[in-house]
Amino acid sequence: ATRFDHKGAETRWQQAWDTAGSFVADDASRRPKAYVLEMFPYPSGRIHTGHVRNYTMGDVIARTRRAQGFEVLHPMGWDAFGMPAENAAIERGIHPGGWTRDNIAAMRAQLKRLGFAFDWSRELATCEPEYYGQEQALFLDLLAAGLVYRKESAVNWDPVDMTVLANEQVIDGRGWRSGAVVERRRLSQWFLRITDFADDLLTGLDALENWPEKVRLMQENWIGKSQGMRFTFAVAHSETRFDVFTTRPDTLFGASFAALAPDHPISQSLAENNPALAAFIAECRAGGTSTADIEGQEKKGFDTGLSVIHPLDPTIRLPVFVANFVLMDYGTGAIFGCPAHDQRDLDFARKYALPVMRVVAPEGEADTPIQAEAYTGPGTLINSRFLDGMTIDAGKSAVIARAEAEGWGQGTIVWRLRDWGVSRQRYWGTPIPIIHCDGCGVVPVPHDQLPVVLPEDVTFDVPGNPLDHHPTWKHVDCPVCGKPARRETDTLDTFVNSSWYFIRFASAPTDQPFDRAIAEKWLPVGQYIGGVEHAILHLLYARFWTRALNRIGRLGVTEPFAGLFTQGMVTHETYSRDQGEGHAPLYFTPEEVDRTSAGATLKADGAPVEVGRIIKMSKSKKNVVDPDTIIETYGADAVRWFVISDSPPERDLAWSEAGIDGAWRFVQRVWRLAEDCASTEPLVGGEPDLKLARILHRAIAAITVDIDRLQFNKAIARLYELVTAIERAPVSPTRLEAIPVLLRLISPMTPHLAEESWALLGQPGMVCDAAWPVADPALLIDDTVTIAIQVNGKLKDSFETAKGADRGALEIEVLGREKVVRALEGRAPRKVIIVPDRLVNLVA
Ligand code: ANZ
Ligand code: ZN
Repeated sequence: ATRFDHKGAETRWQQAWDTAGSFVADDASRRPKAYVLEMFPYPSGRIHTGHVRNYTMGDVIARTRRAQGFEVLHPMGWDAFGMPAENAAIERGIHPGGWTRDNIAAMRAQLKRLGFAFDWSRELATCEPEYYGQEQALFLDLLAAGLVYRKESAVNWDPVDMTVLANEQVIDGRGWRSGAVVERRRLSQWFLRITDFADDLLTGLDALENWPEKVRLMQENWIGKSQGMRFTFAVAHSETRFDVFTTRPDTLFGASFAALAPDHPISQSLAENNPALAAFIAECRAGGTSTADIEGQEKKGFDTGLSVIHPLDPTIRLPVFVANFVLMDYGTGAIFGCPAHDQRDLDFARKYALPVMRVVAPEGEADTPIQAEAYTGPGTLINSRFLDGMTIDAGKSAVIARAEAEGWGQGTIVWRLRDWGVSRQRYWGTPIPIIHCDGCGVVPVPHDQLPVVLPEDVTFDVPGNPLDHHPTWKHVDCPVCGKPARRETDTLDTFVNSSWYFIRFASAPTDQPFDRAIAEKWLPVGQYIGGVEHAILHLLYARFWTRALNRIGRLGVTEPFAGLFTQGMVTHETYSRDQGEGHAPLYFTPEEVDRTSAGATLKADGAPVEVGRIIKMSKSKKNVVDPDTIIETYGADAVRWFVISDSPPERDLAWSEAGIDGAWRFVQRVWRLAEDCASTEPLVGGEPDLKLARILHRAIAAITVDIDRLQFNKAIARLYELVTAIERAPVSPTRLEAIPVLLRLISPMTPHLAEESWALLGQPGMVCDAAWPVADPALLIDDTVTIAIQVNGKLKDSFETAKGADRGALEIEVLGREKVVRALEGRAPRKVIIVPDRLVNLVA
């Protein structure tokens, strides 16, 4: 027996698939279509094990579907715009484009080494004008349809780097690079009208049966539909009124103050004659714009001295504050505070010594005082006059009914979802195809002038957006009046790039974003696979874009992804040494360490290192393994096999040397079987092995279902069983026939091994083109039977046993059974009548 030569086999078969165009999808094919897609990667530099697991799952499905007779679309590309490329440019003086394209080349080579059945002819990178130019065309179509608009909104402004920061670049209220305290600034920005589709995006979730429940729930919460109320407060001794928005009208009798956003017009006008308030408002503007930033801040307020009249009882007055936690962009920019039942309000009330009155009592509890925590759970209304005794929902309806009858407020449906701000003040993104003219205003770039191409000659030596300080790029003539005008220098959020790439994969003509008829042949994606970290934004944005394209008549599909699967992470233990007080521990890679069951030592000095928890692989903790090194040692098939074998695909997978080693040994076992089979003389007239045939056909049936349900680890467990059974079976025609079937079953997981073995056995063509095996129903029938036990013709007991069990064995089994012993009162039967496979009757 020889060892499976993975290096030779891998290059040989990867080339053969390539030459044959095995995985090129044919738009014109008459077969049923299957679109299998994994979330495309950001070209960060190297493929990591998480990618390998994700793409292996997709590959198993794609290859299986192909064998089952589907025309399969299984593409791969690059989500190639984004900040890391610009950071590399700033830190290392490399052009973002060069950095990105080099990374793509390296990662493409890595993916090819893994033998994934991608249709490389459809590869795309979002940073190329062929892609983003078509995106600009779509953007202008949405603009024309009123689904894009411009409005002023708050951004994070770094006053030192003079640049807008994304929320993730604001760390503890400071710019991540400069360390300067971030300011909130208002800038004109482009928005997509996703809120127009809020209802549809929500109700559409119901039909997504092949999505994980948790993802549907996350989307539902993000969209956040709830019953709310808007009402008007009248300021005492004044004509001034303002509206507040609340989701808890039931708690109105627990109100102890009202609060305005610092940017609220009333706050602004009061500040004109009140320098202390003006200073407070300026202070509020410092700090990041994300909800997390705002929630993390200490709650602060400024007492305006005004008070408002309680709408349900004009004798009650509530003080009016300007408060830093009230946002101008949400609701009406003003609230009433109910400290007992809202944590922010409670923190605020404790700070400014405002009353805290409970108005909701949970089951079995009456008016217990509120301590440090607001009560936000269910219960019965108390201290609330006409509402007392009602549930929260009944109370909401009652207050809304009263407000509507009396004309001071009305019920509203409220959505948590905001319109999507897509403007980014950065270079490495899709240029927004707009020209600003002093005379004509905002002018779309005419279609025949697309794409608006990013200039290559940019510098990162001064802070700010390189497009803005490029000497010539932004200066253009207005397409309408011909006078000098300026290009928009903002680029699109990279989430826009990933919101339609799956459509471009399906159809990528040069003169339009996609061909509708061809795209509709493939869409929706049948099975989408990716990380749960994209469960909210990416999926929601892609669902929105698909609907938006549908609304403007470009596409007949509304849901982009019929099936979704979110895989678990790849984890590994960590190795570290403590560096003393005030220092971060020093981490070591698995390769730098010798690991035994007793512990771990550093190869370099032989001294122990600490073995830490099994956590997600990350560069900072150095608990990563490099797929290239592993492929080199164990081969692509062993890697593919291991990443889907050890745990259910939705769970985390703990990487281990032992695991990958086990996968390698399995590859060798299959290879040995193939060699064994190839060297066996054809048997003429040998007896079939029915037992093995049964095992084989059950395996076919079960594995088919397992793959269909994405239960790859189960399929693999059955393949282990099948291989063991074939190994142990005596030589027979059945055994010889079983091996090519085995090869077809393992080919989605270990395609190089399967091809090499297939060729060794002299099977026709390539195994990737062979049909998926179909189980023979006759061999699936249960081979156990239920035997009824009678004593004097009366049923006493029954049991299961193998079909065809002989009389002696049956008699021994029956006479030993407790119920039988009791029925015979300990005596031996006079007579034993046996109907094979059916019945044993004892005559006493
Ligand atoms: C009174 C109240 C009582 C509230 C109570 C909550 C609990 P969600 O669920 O996130 O939509 N709110 C309204 N507008 C706001 C703004 N512009 N900035 C900050 N907070 C604002 O939150 C709705 C609740 O957030 C509203 O309901 C309001 O506080 C507050 F026991 O009104 B509530
Ligand atoms: Zn003009």
